[in-house]
Amino acid sequence: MSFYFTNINSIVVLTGAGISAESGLSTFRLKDGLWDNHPVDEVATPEGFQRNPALVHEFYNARRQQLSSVEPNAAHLALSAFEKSFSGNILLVTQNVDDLHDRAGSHNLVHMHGELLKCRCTACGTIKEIRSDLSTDSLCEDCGRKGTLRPDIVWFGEMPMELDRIYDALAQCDLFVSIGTSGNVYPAAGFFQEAKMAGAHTVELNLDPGEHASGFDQCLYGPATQLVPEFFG
Ligand code: BV8
Repeated sequence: MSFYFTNINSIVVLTGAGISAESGLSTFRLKDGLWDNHPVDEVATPEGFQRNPALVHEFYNARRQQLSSVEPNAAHLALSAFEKSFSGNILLVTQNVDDLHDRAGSHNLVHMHGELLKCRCTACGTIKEIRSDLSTDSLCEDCGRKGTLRPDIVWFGEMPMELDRIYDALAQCDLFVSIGTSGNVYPAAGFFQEAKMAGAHTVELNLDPGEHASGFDQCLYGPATQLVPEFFG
């Protein structure tokens, strides 16, 4: 059943780990989730990085390496095709740090939790694309310091990226679609309420109900590679 986009001029789509699951990337909270193998506070907080940067680099190096062996799936591609055909405004906000939306061709895209393929120098602030492993010996080519590079990822307790742009879009949207996210992590988990306050129709597309399923106007459950092409097709 595809959605009828008549009278829809502005859309915000929020994606989470579930949209990349069928490409072969682990989600976080399911039984084989990433966090199970790595305590969050050890690998996804600034304190954890301070305590053991080598462990954090190892965690992100493994995930970065995995990117070269996975491809965007039908859900990523359906969103990219829709963006090209839709005459109104659409903003795709992803919590994911993988590059599958980018490789699928989405352009109006915000990586609110950062990107695996970027690193940041904690000394000079330079942000660079990377495809190789980071280590505590990595050299910042801009300031020449060693051991100052970190993944350009938003850890727990850090400010997500481009929140002003996201909240502006939520305040004007008439359709909000949440795809493949459990709704555990804030402020992303509260975006559907911002959209609701703006009068938007809110939809959850997920494998199973997220934390805030009862707050959505419409919920469809199943794999993203089926739901997303159907909904945006
Ligand atoms: C911040 C990068 C200050 C790392 C990540 C209230 C307001 C503001 C903050 C908080 C608050 N309450 C608590 C906080 C603090 C904290 C927080 O939310 N804690 C939680 C645990 C309670 N938030 C923060 O620290 C954030 N920063 O608050 O700054 C501030 C204050 C006010 C206003 C603004 C800012 C920063 C959080 C970012 C942390 N970094 N990622 C990395 O990726 O390595 S979070 C990480 O976990 C992901 O990015 C993602 O966001 C989250 C995982 O969630 P999901 O994507 O939903 O994945 P999950 O596995 O949980 O679920 C998968 C879903 O997919 C499931 O529902 C499943 O059913 C579905 N699925 C599976 N397969 C499929 C599928 N669906 C469809 N098809 C399939 N095949």
